[in-house]
Amino acid sequence: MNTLLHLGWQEGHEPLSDEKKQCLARIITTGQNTYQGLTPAGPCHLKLTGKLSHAISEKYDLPAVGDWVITDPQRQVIQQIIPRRSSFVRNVAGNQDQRQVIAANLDEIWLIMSLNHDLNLPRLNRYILNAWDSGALPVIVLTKADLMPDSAETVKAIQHEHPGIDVLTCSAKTGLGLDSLRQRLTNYRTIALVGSSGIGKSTLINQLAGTTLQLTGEIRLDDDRGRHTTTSRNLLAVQEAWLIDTPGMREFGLWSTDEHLDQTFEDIADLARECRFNDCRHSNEPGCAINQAIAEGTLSSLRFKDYQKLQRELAYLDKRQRDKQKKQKRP
Ligand SMILES: Nc1nc2c(ncn2[C@@H]2O[C@H](COP(=O)(O)OP(=O)(O)OP(=O)(O)O)[C@@H](O)[C@H]2O)c(=O)[nH]1
Ligand SMILES: [Mg+2]
Ligand SMILES: [Zn+2]
Repeated sequence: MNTLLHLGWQEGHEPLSDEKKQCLARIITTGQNTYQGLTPAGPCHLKLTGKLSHAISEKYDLPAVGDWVITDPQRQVIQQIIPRRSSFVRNVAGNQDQRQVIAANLDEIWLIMSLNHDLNLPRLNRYILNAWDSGALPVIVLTKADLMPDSAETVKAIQHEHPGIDVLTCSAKTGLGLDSLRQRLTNYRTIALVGSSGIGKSTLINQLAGTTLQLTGEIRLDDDRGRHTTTSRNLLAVQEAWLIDTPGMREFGLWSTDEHLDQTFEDIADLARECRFNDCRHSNEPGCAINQAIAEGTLSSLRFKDYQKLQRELAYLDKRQRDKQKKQKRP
């Protein structure tokens, strides 16, 4: 039998009376104004109360997959969303800034890239930035190792750039690396799988589950791009954990801060501290440790350019957010 703990509830996350706990449900998938929840007693179909609907001003505040909600005793409506202990968010509307919660209450986020054609380090850095902001632990998972037998150097380079993140390589075809992934499926933890379309997220989930939970798409041979087979986010029970399958993302707008930029580019942050001037801009200043590292070949100039680009993007996002807050404060 399921208990709240089996559904991934963590004691201490939010103090609730026993009465309210009886009314908790976890969102397993979302539709147009409808939600599927799971409770220790079984699944339920839910809608928002009118009151809650009215109180919601942005999409970010709507229930997302992985959310915990308080329902009425008949389990038909959602009365309240429990504050999230973590959430993986992207910005969907460019300059308009609209936060979309990809998944909530996560322990880990598997940032998935396929080793054959999808490997794109600037994109990976964007995912890592948002992942550090989420409150969950990012893990880099490189799929389709069977198609790239000579990928050891690439994997090593990624590990070197992200010393604080586990980098795992796997193949759903040969089974390589699946045991290391399985070891993480314990204690009813919640893990979201994110990345582009066609990189094997759903295939990986099926392999880990040992059964077909999700449909998978065959790749068009000409361009090896995905087909957007998965179209909704789903919370799935796999071993002793909850995996969230997500549709492949084309656009991935930043939602993070400067602090996480340094966490994502630890090597660059460390070097910057060694520059002679505290306010070094790393252009032509004497004693610039970053320029020296680029000249010596220990830091890739492309990686530094990527860092600067993300820094500008974050500064711009921060400015827009501050302007928005100012506008809201005005009477
Ligand atoms: N060779 C090889 N092919 C794989 C592997 N994993 C997945 N594939 C193939 O890649 C294709 C896409 O896999 P999916 O699991 O549907 O990809 P997805 O990431 O879920 O894609 P979306 O749902 O569109 O986001 C399928 O044809 C799979 O058979 C792998 O490890 N090796
Ligand atoms: Mg899929
Ligand atoms: Zn410098």
